[in-house]
Amino acid sequence: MRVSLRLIVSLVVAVTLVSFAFAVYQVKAESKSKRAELEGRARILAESLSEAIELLPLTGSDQKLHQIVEKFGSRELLAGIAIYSSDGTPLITTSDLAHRKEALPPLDPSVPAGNSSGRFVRLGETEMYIYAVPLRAGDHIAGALALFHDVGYIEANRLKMWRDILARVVVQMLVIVAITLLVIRWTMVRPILLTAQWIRDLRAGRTARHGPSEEAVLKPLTLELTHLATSLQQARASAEAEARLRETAESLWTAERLRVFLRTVLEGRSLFVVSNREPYAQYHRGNSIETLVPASGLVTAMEPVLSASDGTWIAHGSGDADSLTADDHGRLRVPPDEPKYTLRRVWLSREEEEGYYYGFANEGLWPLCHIAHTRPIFRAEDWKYYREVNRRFADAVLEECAGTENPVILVQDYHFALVPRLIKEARPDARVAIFWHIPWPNPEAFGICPWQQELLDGLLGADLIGFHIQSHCRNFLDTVDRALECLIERERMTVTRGSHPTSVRPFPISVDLPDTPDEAAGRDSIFIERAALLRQLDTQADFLAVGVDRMDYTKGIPERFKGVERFLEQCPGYRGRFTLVQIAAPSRTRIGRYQDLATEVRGEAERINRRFQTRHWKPIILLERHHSHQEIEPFYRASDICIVTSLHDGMNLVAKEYVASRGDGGGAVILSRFAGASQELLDALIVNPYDTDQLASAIRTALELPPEERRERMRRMRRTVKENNIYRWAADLIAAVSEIRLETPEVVASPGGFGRQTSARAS
Ligand code: ADQ
Repeated sequence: MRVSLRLIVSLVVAVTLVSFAFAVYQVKAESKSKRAELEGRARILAESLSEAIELLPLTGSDQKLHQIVEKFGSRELLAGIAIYSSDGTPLITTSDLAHRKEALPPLDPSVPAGNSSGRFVRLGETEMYIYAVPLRAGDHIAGALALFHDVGYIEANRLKMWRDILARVVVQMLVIVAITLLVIRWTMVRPILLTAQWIRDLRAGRTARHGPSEEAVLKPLTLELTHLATSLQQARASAEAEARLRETAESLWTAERLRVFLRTVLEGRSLFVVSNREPYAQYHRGNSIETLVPASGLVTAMEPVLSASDGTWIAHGSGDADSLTADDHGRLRVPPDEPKYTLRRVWLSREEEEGYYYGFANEGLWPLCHIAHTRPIFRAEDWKYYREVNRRFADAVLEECAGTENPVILVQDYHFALVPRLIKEARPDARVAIFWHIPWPNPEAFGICPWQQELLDGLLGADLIGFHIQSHCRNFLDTVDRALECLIERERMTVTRGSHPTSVRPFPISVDLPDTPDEAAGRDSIFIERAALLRQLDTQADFLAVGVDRMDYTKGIPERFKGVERFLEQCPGYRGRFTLVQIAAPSRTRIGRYQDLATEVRGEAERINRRFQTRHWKPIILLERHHSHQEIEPFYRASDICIVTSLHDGMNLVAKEYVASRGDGGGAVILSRFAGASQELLDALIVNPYDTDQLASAIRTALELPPEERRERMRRMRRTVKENNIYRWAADLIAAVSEIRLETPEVVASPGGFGRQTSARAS
């Protein structure tokens, strides 16, 4: 049966049953009240008539008595009156009663005894109510008076009520049918038709005229369909991109190509990623739980890698609702909407986080590796926590890969320098790589760390150590050379400590540059976007520059502001016309040095603004909050220049993101020579951020570049980023670690999987 018919029939049956139940009750109550009313009326009439009759002689021949009886007998609803003698013989009856063919019923025997009596009696076809009262003469009973009421009108009323009820039920049914059909049409049929049209458009590859229905009843369905459509669109886009690449004989890396490549290169081995930051963090938002994905290139790169191998990502569970969504082992499947791999969360106490993350990693190692003139702080207590937390993460990795043969483990960043050795000692059959996202300084700089030997030894447990650029690799080899006993082969970029060789290689990290045809973003839309941004910022400017950084002292934000100040001093023609929008995400705010920096940056922006600003214009707009990538994109597209003035930076993804977002071919990059990106983006205007004059003149040069040159520079930079994108980074890194030939001691399976070593064998 069709849904609508089923719904209508159920509603009609339910409503009819309820209506009839109420009707039965109502009719019964009405009949009962009518009878009670009749009884009352009969009693009053009988009593008043008996008083009049008792004054007369009770003989059948009394004229006066006849007249009274006939007069009362013609009253409305009264079928007749009868007067009985004391022995129950009818003396006088009204003519209506006299003409009935049925004999009058005998008098109720209780009446001659002196009682009144009311009873319903059937006289032939007619139901009557007979009310009889005794007639007294002095102190004896002389006879009786009986009033006969025709009860037919009560029955007629009952029938009329049933007819009305029936009519009402029919009307109700018609209304229910009409409303149900309308509701079904508006809440079911129409949304389903809209959703079907949307799916048809998607299937045909047309631009959908509208999205799927928002109707609540279809929500779970549309949610699933939206995921399906996104996957379909992605698959279609990557198939188109692949086809385009084949057509142009290009060999660019895409998420899809990476996925296929991994299946081949991993040969079924499982992949494990270890990082401090998790790819999905969950937080309480009112009564619900919100999932946040950090704006990070690492997630972009690792997501296809882990999805392709159904791997495991081990990370610190930092969200305040993280423990609610994970199981007892801290595991959950992600992405939450379309699970493809496992996230294993490691729980840290506040003291552990303070000591390991804020203390040793960010107050010790971070300033140690960045030559930015902030003195590292080394506390024995922090080092203790760093060691302990590294042990905790290594244990979590070992737990996750127990039972997995030859796992591939990618450790991320300076938070986990000790993890490679800890893993490798327990699992010599594992291939372990660590990627160091920040610079590696020269041996003199690194040598001030009291625990440099332990850190280097921990790192050299890995089979592969990756840095962004060659000079960081060289610095690392030099540092190892100074600090440890080991064999260094510089041509092969290998360090052998004990019998374990470690390759040291550069893997320049990057971003995703979608393979859309250049000029895809129309210039008109950029003008509109820029006007909207200026309105939103409440300023007027002919030229916009953008800076996007975490609020970190290595990013050279005060130096950038000084460059802008000098530029406005030297080029007064740009006053009132040039604005730098600085987006700065608060970072590591529990650390004093970062609080001081934020105060300095705010103070510098205010000082320079006070010096130059007019009523409708400011030279610097400081937006001090985290922005999503979607929020940052319009700033990238609307700016004439992106300024990156890092005092020291492993790579710097902002410069590459800016290039990736300039599909229109416009824009220019000013880039610090101390950022790894300066080795690749050769068409940026390379500056020394400490040289304020040079920075000021680079701003002028960037603004005044001839249009052709500007476009040509951007075209070449886009080419570089496109060819060396984030997928290529991941592919190169995993290919390198997978290809490493392990001199693996033979292992004996331990209860947890693969454990103790016995004798040597090659794999
Ligand atoms: P970071 O020091 O964080 O990374 P960077 O490479 O510039 O520096 O990456 C920052 C990322 O955060 C970019 O994706 C950027 O869009 C985003 N971001 C910056 N400011 C933001 C803001 N205000 N709101 C929201 N997002 C913001 C470390 C090393 C780098 C190295 C990367 C990757 O220090 O040298 O390039 O890792 O390896």
